[in-house]
Amino acid sequence: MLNQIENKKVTLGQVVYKRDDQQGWVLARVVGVSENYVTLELEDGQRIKQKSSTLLLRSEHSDLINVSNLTELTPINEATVLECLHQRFSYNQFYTLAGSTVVAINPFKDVDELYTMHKICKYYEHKNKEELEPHVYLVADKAYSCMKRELGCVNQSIIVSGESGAGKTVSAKHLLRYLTIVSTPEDAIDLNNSVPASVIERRVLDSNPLLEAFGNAATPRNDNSSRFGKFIQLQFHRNGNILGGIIQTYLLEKTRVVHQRPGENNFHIFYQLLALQKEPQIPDFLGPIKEEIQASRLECSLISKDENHSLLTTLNAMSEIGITPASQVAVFQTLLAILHLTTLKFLPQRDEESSGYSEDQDLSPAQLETVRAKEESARLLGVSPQNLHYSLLNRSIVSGDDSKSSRRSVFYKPVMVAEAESRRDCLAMLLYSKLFDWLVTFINHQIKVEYFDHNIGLLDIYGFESFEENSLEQLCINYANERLQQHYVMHFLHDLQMEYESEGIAWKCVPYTDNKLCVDALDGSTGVFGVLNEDVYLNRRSVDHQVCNRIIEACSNSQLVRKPHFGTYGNQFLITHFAGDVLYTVKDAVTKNKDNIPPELISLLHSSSNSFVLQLFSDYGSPSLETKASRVVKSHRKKTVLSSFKNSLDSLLAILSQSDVHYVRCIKPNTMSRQGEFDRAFVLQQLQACGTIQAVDICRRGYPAKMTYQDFARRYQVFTRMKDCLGKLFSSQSHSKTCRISVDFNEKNLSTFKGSFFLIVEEHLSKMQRTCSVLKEIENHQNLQRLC
Ligand code: AOV
Ligand code: MG
Repeated sequence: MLNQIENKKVTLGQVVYKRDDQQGWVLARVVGVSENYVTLELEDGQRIKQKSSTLLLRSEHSDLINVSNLTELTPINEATVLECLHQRFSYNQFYTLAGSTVVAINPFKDVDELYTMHKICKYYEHKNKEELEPHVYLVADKAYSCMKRELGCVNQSIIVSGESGAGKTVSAKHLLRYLTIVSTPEDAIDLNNSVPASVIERRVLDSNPLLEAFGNAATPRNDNSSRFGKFIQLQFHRNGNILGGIIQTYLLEKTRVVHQRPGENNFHIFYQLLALQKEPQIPDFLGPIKEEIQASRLECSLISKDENHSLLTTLNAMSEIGITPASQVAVFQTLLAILHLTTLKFLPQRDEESSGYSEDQDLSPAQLETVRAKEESARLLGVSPQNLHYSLLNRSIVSGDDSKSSRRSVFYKPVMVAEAESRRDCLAMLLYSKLFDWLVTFINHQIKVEYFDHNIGLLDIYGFESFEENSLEQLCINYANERLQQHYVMHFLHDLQMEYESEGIAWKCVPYTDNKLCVDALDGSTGVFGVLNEDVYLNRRSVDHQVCNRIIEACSNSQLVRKPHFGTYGNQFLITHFAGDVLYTVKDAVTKNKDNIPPELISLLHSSSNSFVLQLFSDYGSPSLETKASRVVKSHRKKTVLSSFKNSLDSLLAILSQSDVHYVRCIKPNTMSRQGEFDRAFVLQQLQACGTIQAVDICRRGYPAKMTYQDFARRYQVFTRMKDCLGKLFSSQSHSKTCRISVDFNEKNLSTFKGSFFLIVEEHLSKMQRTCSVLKEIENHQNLQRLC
């Protein structure tokens, strides 16, 4: 732990921090010091003995509220960082810098004054950004200015991370707004109107409410929880003007369409659809849909919520982004069809001879109980009700040898209730995920450009989750968070320190927790994913506890995946993630991972007379009926949900590693999403998990600015003597790829500054001291031109 106190350093009367389960760290006074122990007096007068190595030093600052960058803390340790964030939170200071990373604590209340157009202009125009209060805009501004100056990798990425409900999506929205507004050509910025003038920008911004309507839902952690990952790359011209953007989404949690845990909701758009019937302000072309909903006597269990406001926002965004009235009608028709589908109920067929249900109902073929809903959904999807009926209740079986197709014969076998239900769910999920894909493709078509010079990527994914029951969805979500944390660890905590060492800079390594072991236990060939994939590849029908045992066995070398100690049914396993323990159940995990789509359902949709439905499935080739043998061969080639998800994250991380990455760390101040409440232990747990304290320490000891010699030369060629200096640098430091710059804080006097600067350039590797970014200071200084 950073800054542990040694016994000999403790003095009587000293006030120190002591670990506390509820408060994280609390202050205590040293009232006795012995060889091995220190006696402490707590606030309530209680006295306890502790080893001094468990204690931490308190901050030397009397006004922590004004410490806007955690690197300024003395000393830096868990307790001082926690105390500083707490005090700032109490005074409505929700943003604090941790080096160049912004720590954003969710205010859980409206703080509109923080995000006015005036604020955007202030952060954009201010010459010396270090003088400004920490803000998420600082991160956006840094990414934008690095890109514009064509420094480093030129392309930039901003990763917004934090657990579910921590404020990632809201932060990402502010980042997006800032970036689109400042990259509007000068004459288009209007201080009185927060809507940027250019159409492309409006579309980029409108993509947000639209994707949220279709991809977000209320969970116990967050009323507007993102159920998909989103990476938007804004495309820019070399001069900094925005040209467009392209959105990549990751694994929509489509199971939510057919199943919501108690207390959870379906995607927002379904409630908005139901709100259509009550909303008087909808455009005329949606009138028939409104009547349709009223007339359809939908029997779905969704409790209608007051969604009128968000419905109008969605409709407005749809129109602004260019979705035609006909397509909007088609979208709502498809949603209504999905809702009808989800209401379909099945029963075991009655046994004709005994004129009752067969003895073992589970083995009886299924029959449809709800006819009206079937007809409604068939009509809305443009398929025949008989065809829909038959596809849900029958499975095709092909007999004979694959290679001798003339001998093959196809027959249909009625399915049981459970299979009919899973076919119904599969159809509903398929339609919804295809609709979501269509929407993303449409948005991209409207916003992306072919030719651009640079981009800034903004990543907002679903945050770490742990519910009472966690399934494949949580496994994917938490895995994505592990990968991002791994990126942070490697990039920030590991690579940076290694680089200092390799460049021969005196450096004492800061210890950090690496989550690589957990990533390996998850996606390694013999890890959790390996076992779940194997069942799909081998087309194995294992019972849950067998899969569970195989997972625990496969990960037996890892302490991180294990059998839980308490109340399980043999189908649960526990994973210690960087952000905490999560208990997973393997129930349905293999089925979900397989994501098998019966070929009859694809044939059904291909038979649709509805052009929109056909368009949704245009990329699906006609399904070929499979024999048992071909199914096994195919399943080997088949991509599972987990393998596809891993691949898409691999690609994402490849993009990130080719850009300069900036971070926003969102922190949830309490588990109940209450304003004004700062749960110290809960916040501390998040700070510990993501390695914030180590990162602050590294930033403090490290160097603030870094660039290649080439960039450096290009940038500072205005200094006439620079060439000579750089020449020396190139020759003397050719082994070192980068040039690190720092300057003594005392060198602020500009008349001596120019001279000192050259001196620093010449001697920079031997005589470096910490600083705020001197490069910016030089550039931003109004007297620069005069000096040069
Ligand atoms: P998340 O994106 O991190 O969770 P959100 O960004 O959706 O979390 O934030 C959750 C809620 O916190 C929002 O709906 C707001 O009510 C509130 N909130 C967050 N940031 C702010 C802010 N800057 N100002 C005011 N209120 C805020 V998840 O998508 O569940 O991982 O999956
Ligand atoms: Mg979110």
